[in-house]
Amino acid sequence: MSERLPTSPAFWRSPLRGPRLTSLLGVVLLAGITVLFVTGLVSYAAYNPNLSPVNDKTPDKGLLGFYLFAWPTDPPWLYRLNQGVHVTLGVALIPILLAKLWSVVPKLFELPPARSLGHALERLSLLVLVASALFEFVTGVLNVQLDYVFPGSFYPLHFYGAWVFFAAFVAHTALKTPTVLRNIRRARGDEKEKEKGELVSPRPDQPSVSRRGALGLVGGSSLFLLVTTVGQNFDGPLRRTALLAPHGGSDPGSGPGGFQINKTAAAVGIRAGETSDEAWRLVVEGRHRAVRLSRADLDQLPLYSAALPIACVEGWSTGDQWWRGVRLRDLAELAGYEQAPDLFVESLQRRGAFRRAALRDNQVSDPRSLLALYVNGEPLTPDHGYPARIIVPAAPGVLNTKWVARLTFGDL
Ligand SMILES: Nc1nc2c(c(=O)[nH]1)N[C@H]1C(S)=C(S)[C@@H](COP(=O)(O)O)O[C@H]1N2
Ligand SMILES: [Mo]
Repeated sequence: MSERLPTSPAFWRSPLRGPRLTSLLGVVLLAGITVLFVTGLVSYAAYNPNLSPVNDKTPDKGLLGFYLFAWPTDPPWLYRLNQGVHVTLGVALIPILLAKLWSVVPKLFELPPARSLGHALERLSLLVLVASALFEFVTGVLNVQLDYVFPGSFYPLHFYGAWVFFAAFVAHTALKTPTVLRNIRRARGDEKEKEKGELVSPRPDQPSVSRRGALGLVGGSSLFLLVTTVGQNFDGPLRRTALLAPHGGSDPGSGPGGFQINKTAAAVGIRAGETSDEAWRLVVEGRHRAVRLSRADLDQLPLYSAALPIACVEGWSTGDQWWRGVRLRDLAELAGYEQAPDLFVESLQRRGAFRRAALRDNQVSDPRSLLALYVNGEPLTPDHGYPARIIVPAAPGVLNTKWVARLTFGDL
């Protein structure tokens, strides 16, 4: 067979390829991707997707939603940690994934395409595995970097993709575990012996980098991505180390409102006229009762403080901010409920995503859940949701609706 065709093993000349390298990268991915899968499912559960159609962007999830549960409000940093790990680890695993795919690329061209039915099925499952892995990483990175290029459809794409990927991943792991164990044991035994087996080039080039050097390069790239991403979860100077993290919207500046802004008031078409104290009214509605409150009316109600972070699905979060406002459960009482029910929140915002959200009764009854009027001792800035915004402990940022116009209490 011609050595000039990729279907010939002799076409592949890198002396780095071999079962040891592939097995080692495989073990790292096995651990890392398992964490990505679990934190991903947890992140989805955090939206309380079973609560209301406005939270759920994934119709017909059916059985795949079997594990969903009422998202807790404690500890308050729960979503911040979960999503920070999901996004930071996902970014840091990119070089490992690419190195792993590079290490096995000769097998993609192997002939004959199938030696048996079993072999055909294995190769097919590998195609699904590789395609869905690339799909998950690409959609994840695009969502974080490009600010929802697929509006509304990111959740179903990433969610279904994750399940397809995980099924192929489990099959692949089960099939390959014996090989991996053998290779790693052998690698430990006779480091010096010449490597044999699949993936080893039959006519290798002179090495231009040692295997250890190559692993260092991959590990180093991964570490570089890690340290230039993780800073977006911290305040102060650490945040400026997040060179690769998009800082969506404008520079939040300094002062009480000087923490990251997801969408500015201008970006979503909130006009200063409609948030003025003369114009703005909050409608609080229950089963039998509806009240309209001005900001001055709200200021007359008992106000409480809570130190809570904002943690976005995109993997950035702020440290604790001091919010001050009216307890959601007090507003539920105003609407005629002794026991806090679920809550449907609507913003002044007329277009775009995230202007409506549903909260579960356990979130509404938590004494730290506020309709915030102040942050860090000053009235909310326009970009953080003036005149009033929701803030709930441990909830994903997207449930913390800004520029609130209407609260409807009741079972959802
Ligand atoms: N009305 C409205 N509320 C919103 C959003 C929005 O676009 N519109 N973005 C949400 C998202 S995704 C996040 S992460 C938080 C960010 O709050 P911040 O901009 O004050 O940091 O606001 C949430 N509330
Ligand atoms: Mo967000």
